[in-house]
Amino acid sequence: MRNNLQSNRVPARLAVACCLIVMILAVPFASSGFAATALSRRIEAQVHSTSSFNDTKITACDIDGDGKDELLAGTMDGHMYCFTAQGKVKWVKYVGAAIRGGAACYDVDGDGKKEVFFGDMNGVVWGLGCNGVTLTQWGWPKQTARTAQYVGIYATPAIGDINGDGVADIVVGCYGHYVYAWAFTGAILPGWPIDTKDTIWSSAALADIDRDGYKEVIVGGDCTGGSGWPYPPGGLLWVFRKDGSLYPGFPKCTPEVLWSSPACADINNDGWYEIVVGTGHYYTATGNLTNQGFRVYAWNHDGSDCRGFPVVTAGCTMSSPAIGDVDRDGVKEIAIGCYPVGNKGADRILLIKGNSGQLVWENTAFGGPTGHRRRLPTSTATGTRTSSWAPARR
Ligand SMILES: [Ca+2]
Ligand SMILES: [Ca+2]
Ligand SMILES: [Ca+2]
Ligand SMILES: [Ca+2]
Repeated sequence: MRNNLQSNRVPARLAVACCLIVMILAVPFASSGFAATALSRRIEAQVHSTSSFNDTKITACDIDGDGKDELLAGTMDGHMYCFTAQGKVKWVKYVGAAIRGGAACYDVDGDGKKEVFFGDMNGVVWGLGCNGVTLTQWGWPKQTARTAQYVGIYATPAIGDINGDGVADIVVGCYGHYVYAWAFTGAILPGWPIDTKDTIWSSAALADIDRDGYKEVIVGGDCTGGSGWPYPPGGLLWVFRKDGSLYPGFPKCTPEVLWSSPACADINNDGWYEIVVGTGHYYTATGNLTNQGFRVYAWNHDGSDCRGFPVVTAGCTMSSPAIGDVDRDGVKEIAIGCYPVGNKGADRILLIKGNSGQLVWENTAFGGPTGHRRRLPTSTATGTRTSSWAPARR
């Protein structure tokens, strides 16, 4: 439940944003190394004068089917930009509220061009064609719930056919406490939305974890607890079936909030998906700081803990896991970042072996072991930044 700290810093943010965009767009075309190209600072497009890419989650996707990726980037002042591969503004859509989640792109109607779905901090979920025009013919945009002062969408929508009718569905959890699932053609699915009784930051994953042919909806959430609510304070990892009913063995209760977005993969080679997620640090805000968010969780499809999990990390894991067989040994690894909160913990990126929970390696972040929220040393001559690498702890 962070406050919005980004509202009054437009000039500095704009400068950062311009540099960021140029760096981002320059990298794919580097021919002689990253540094020389990134430092050229060539401005390829002018964005809106009050735009800030402070919280941008960029999506690279060939939405128009011309063989080249477009880049979709939302701004804190409510613009969704679509840049061409050459860095030109292809279109821009103003939605009236900050865009803090990413855009999901998928060819929902099978015409060879991908549609674009994302949420804003007014709690509105937008559906656009690849040309940036709102898909009003299917009833977009959609308003999600406001509960007390909580409204908005931090998550990136998930797109997939969860009820098996051949029509792609749009799934997103919102800060206003609900998880929604619509057919892209506009209708809310039977059994949805679902009131999770607390805020959701996490982006949903869709995966058929029980192999019945229907994808489940897997998403993290906060849990305040309280009378009449069966779950203790902390976090909840929800798994819902296509009709919105609870999947057996879930939700899983964690002592800290689940701001991380879950990832599903067969991490132990048993033929079933597992669910992997990091946590968060809400109890910092209450003054009840613990290291309970210094965890990476992995559960089997029946809700039991995977062998070796949860893994204890050096810092809080609001980061979302990425899963793949990095070293090609036939077992998937989990990569995730962590960072300190309240002067506890450390900035790290780490790789975890999926079938055992063993740490393969971890590296300190560029800011060094105390980087988060602390001033960086201004000179490497002091010897304080002699290495950005750290040995594995076990
Ligand atoms: Ca394209
Ligand atoms: Ca399409
Ligand atoms: Ca299923
Ligand atoms: Ca498995």
